[in-house]
Amino acid sequence: MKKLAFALVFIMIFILPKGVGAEELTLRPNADGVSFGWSGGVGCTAGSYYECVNETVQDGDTTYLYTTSAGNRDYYLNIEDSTQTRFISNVTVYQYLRTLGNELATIFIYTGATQYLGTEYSLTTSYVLYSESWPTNPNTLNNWTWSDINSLQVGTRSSNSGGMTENRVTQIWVNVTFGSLYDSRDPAPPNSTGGTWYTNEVLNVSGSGWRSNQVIDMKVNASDGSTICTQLGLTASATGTFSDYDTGCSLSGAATGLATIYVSTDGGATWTFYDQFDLQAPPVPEFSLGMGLALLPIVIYFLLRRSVFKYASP
Ligand SMILES: [Ca+2]
Ligand SMILES: [Ca+2]
Ligand SMILES: [Ca+2]
Repeated sequence: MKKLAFALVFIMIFILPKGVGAEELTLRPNADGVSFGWSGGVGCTAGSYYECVNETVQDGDTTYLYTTSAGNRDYYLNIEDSTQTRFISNVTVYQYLRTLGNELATIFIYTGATQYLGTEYSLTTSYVLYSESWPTNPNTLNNWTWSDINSLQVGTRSSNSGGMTENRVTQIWVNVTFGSLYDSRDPAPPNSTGGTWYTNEVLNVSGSGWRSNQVIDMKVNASDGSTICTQLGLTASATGTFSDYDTGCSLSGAATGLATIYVSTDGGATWTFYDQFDLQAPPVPEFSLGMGLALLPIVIYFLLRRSVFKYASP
């Protein structure tokens, strides 16, 4: 029992978190953007101002950007590109900001050559983490594409008034949340070629990073390229997950080998690769199980006969 408890704890600590949070990509500033209305703190260089806000753990006033100008002042930074292809359900910009007085600041994004402002925050004199989310692209009014993300710029608007004291930013990053979908036996979610299924089964999938109750379509192709099934209308939970979800996709009659799961979020116009799994013939052929059951009465008969003779002997 102790061993079982230990194994369960091990699974919870080391295996389950792999699938959780893996659907979020962190992108940091990697170049200065279209304009720069702030100044660099000590050690920050014009043309490479992004280097003072791209650390992985915020370093306070060791490296920062600032402005003491009155009125609205903006700076823009590019962020890293990515090679992701999956459905983007949210984009969140994070910034550690502080003021030396009692000033205001607003996180913004720049996409389609247009600036989109978030909430205006009243800063405090200590660095505080602020964030702003855009679930869809405010410029196209459609879902985000990875091309949009690659060309995205982020920044801060400082709105200094009255005393014209100083606003500072020390760290910026962007989290892109994207959907995952994989066979629910995948040993290394959200995507590995592992996960063994048999041709006498119906495929179950798991995943996360989708919008609440989002409806998606799924297609499964066999190793020979033929389509095993196209299942429409898979519906994510209220928290945007699929948990050992019965897709209704029967694997019966499909070619064995590496099968591939594709997802469409545009009604089947485009299909995107999401996961693979190993499709095998059933481990115990059904005919031997049947034969075993048929032989059972004969075996019982001989066992009984043996014991009858044993006790009948003087
Ligand atoms: Ca970029
Ligand atoms: Ca910094
Ligand atoms: Ca898999």
